[in-house]
Amino acid sequence: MDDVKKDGAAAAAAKSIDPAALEMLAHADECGIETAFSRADTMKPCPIGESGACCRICSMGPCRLVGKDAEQKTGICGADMATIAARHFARQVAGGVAAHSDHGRDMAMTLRAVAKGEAAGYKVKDEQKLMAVAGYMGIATAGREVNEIALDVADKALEQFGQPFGEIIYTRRATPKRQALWRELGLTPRAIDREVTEVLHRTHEGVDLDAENILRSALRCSLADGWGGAMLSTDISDILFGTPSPLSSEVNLGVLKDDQVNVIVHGHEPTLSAMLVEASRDPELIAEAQAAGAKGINLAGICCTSNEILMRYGIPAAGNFLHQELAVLTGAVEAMVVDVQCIMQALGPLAQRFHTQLITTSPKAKIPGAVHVEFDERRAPQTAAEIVRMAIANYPNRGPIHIPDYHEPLVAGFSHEYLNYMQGGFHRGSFRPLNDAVIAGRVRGLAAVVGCNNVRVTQDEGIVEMIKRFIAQDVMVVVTGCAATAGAKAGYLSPEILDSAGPGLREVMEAIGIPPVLHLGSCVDNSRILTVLTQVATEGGLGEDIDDLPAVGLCPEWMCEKAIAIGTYFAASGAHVIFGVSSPVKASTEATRLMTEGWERLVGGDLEFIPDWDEMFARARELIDAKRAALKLPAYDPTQFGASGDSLYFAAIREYLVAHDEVATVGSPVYPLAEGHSHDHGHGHSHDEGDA
Ligand code: BF8
Ligand code: SF4
Repeated sequence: MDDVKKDGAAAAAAKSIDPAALEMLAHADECGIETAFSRADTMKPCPIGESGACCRICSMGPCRLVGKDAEQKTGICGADMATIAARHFARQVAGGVAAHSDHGRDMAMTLRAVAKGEAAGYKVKDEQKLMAVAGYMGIATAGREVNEIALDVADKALEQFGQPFGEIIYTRRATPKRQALWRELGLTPRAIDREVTEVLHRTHEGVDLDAENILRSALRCSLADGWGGAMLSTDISDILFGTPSPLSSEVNLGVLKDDQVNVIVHGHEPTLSAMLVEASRDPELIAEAQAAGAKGINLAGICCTSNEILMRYGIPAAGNFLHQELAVLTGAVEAMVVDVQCIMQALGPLAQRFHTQLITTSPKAKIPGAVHVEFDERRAPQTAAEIVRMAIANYPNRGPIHIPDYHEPLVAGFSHEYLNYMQGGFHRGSFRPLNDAVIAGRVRGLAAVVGCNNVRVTQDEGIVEMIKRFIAQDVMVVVTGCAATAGAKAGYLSPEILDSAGPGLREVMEAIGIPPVLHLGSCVDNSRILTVLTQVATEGGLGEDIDDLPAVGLCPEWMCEKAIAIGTYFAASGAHVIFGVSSPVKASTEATRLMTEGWERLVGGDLEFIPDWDEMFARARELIDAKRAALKLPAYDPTQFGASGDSLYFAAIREYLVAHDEVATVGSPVYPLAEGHSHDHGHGHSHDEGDA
């Protein structure tokens, strides 16, 4: 009996390392409510589909290549295992690229409407970024009105989707060596929609039947995301909402307030959520909330919409992907407002068991059981106010609530621009200090830990394990997406964490004045990592291209097609990338070989799948050290460093955080940027923005 109890506790603990999640899962059990966690117990993954051995591209199948001699078998049309696995993989890439890039297109559409004066409530907030982007696009700026330039930028961005000729313009932001390599290999993406369409065409029944060729088209398609749709999305979001600079906030379900109207935004796009930030701070609406018996309006986020408004406004994050149902289970959410991507259909029936109003806002994404309030950029402030009023009206309907008392402080908001500024001042930005630190061995290398939660592995465990081990061994870490939220929940995005960093890394971070784990934003902001790596490669001393750098990308808990697209564009850009969970081409040794050795020979980067955390870390470290050796840099030796003492800089941050109790939930500038750079401050610390 005791054993059974112990097994039960162990099984529960295996679901997440986050105590807030475990508390809510126990609560769900008590209430007899199922979640993705419990459904995963009964819904085992289909082993044939999971490994890439099932083809359902035509109705002569589905053909399942199984058994000991599976790799010798073919489908009815003769397609072999490598073709079937590669085709499936390429379609995943196309799906991911389509999702990110369509998000980018919507951002460009909003910018266009703003430029034409048709989008009430929005404006070009970061003119400096607009000028930089116009520069990348070859658009004249001298003597022109801001909105004129913005219109040209929006049109140029939209051209990237369907231009009949030419190359995606942002590929020119890669190193000259990389651009030449892509051209030589025919990998330079031509237009975003075209690359997605072409992959779907090639992988239609009976077209491209050569696994190597199929995977090459996947590489090109992914580049249309990394150096196309996603990068455009990041840039245009910065133009409209401000380029992030560091600020503090809080994370985890404990950011929900028992005495306030809680509104959660979930999904990916910053357009409506930015308006909800304004609405939640509107004195008139706050007064209405108070009239309804609440103390105020509390906005919090889930998934990447959360990252977008955390990075720019300091809005707290209620959690990552697997927290979406748990947030509703608190009973304290008056409205959950969703846009696109990573939204579980389960929210519909779940919300109906509570008072929570689930609100869909995108014409592309409706959910049974939700109310649809369509986002229209021409009347976004009104839509936001309408939504907040729905939440206020719902406040008196609250039943019993259960908010787990877990909330961690974090610092977020590290854009590529800020990293430059931080290392050289506003007019002399550079990456020299970081490059020098890598060359000297104080920083062993760089790691990007990105991506999702996946219920097939312990929530947050792989992500946090990687972050923890990397910084302890002097590898500087950047995080995005749900991985950033996971790291933050575990306390790794707090300035305090400097104490967990290795001696060399600690020395450098103290000198530059940044924490060892940098939150770079949402998943489209993985494009910021490409920009950072490119600058590190061109700064000098670490080779000439991304594939020379002691850097790795990890996606321990990947879940969706977007993650696959991201991993592929990093590989195509020259990075070694390791994913966890399981490989979608596992059934084919040939497809696996092509994506590892094959891609490494072709583009210098590769994509590996390693489900075991120890092995994943060991491999990542091996890859970093091999690059150091190839660059003839000194081998990593932590005993050389560590006489740094305590940083006054971080002591000041700690003091600031203690003294400004309330900043923990409203966001505030921890490191204010130089004049001329846009920054939004949370209430409680609001300066008169006045476009200063
Ligand atoms: O785009 S990390 S679960 S929320 S897909 Fe989704 Fe994955 Fe989270 Fe952000 Ni990215
Ligand atoms: Fe089977 Fe070929 Fe049809 Fe795929 S395309 S389902 S392998 S017959």
